[in-house]
Amino acid sequence: MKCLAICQTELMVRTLDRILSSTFELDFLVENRALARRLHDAGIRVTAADCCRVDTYLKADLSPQTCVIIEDNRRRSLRRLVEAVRDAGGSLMYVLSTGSSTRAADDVRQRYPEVTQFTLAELTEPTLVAELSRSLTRARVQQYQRYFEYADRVLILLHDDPDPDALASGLTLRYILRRRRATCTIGALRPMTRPENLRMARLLDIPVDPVSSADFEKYDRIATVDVQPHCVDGLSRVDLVIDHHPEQTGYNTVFKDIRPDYGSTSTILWEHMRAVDFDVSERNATAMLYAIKSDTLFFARHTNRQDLEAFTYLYPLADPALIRKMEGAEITHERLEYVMRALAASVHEDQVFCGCLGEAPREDLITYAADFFLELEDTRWTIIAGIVGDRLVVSLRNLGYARNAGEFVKRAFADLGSAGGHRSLAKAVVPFEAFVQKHDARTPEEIARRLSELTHRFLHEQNGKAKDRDVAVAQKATI
Ligand SMILES: [Mn+2]
Repeated sequence: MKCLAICQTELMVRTLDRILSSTFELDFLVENRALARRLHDAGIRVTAADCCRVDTYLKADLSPQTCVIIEDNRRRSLRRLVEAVRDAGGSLMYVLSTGSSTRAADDVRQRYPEVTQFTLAELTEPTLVAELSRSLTRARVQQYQRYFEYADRVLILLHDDPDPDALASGLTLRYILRRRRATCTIGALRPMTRPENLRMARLLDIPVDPVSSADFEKYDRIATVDVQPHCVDGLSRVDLVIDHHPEQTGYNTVFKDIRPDYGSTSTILWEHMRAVDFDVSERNATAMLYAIKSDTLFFARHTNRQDLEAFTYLYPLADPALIRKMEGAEITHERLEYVMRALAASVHEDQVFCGCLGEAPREDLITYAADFFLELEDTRWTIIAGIVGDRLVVSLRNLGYARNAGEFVKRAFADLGSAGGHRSLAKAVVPFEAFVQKHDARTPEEIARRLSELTHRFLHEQNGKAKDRDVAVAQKATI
């Protein structure tokens, strides 16, 4: 494809020549004869001519398929130049503004909408900003690498019932710290329960050791990933925190990298890894890719550009067969049983599905049911409750952000127990008897009805449009 660049400066000619000459049949037009000679001697295809004359372009053999790039450095009359190109039959025109003002280019664009306009600053910005922030990340990572370097025993603590993001983050941080299992424990206070997560840990060989608060003093350095220490009993001081949940207070740490706008902690750790030029192994890539996919529900919730970039980068490096194996069959007999119990005691009204599955052996059956019913036709909010031991656990999901899920559970349940979450998912855990006393609801049917009333009241409040803040998870587990 032919490309004609009309330039005023040597810098622009040499830059475009480097970028485009391997892809396009590229010719330059300049006005200054001395410049043309110099560039010609350097092997560049350049002609000196009056750039505002139509016959200049006729001689240059311009066709409607030629890309014409026009450097606008405000020295020439841009409009006359564009008109000459048009009159000679040019139609693919790109004005590249190099100065601080784009007034002349804006004026041309208004008159000739077929002209595409961009600035040098726009073109350079993404790369430059990415590179500079990468340097910042690199400095930060090198600092904590040094700080952890001479420790005999290191603990990377995950949240209770670790999920794929926690597992992948633990694995990746251990690699960044240049450690193996012998000198660096990946641990959690409460073990994994979900079958998919257990499968992931087994297939990618990420053993999670059980630890207790009493063990903390045995470690020289402690890091938490995908969780902040305020959730952990007996842990008020750590050395490193990497997390994507809203930032909390109530603990001390030497280093931290908390980015609540990220869809997963794995994305943050992927940036750390890239900043220090570590190779991404197939195992790491598979773990992180699965973590991003799972934490963002395959980009259906809380995702940013970095998550997508990480996904794009990791995708060709990961093992897709292994990911399919990890995902496995989601539906088990046990889960189906509890979904049916929730359906039996449910109220579905105005796109809100409330259900109570009664007593359950584990919390994950409740969150599973909440996810499950979000797939139901004509449903935008799901609120599922269940009784685990002496506590009522309420799990909430929504599609669409008209109101904040975290705000709702906080308002409805914070006086009885712990409650919090994000816009689209939240959880509350309260003593069952306290709930019964306050709400006069004990059977699953009564509880579902009560939850439905509370939700509709919240959704129909007058100030419903007010911008709700994300509410911190008072007690984080897998929400
Ligand atoms: Mn996460």
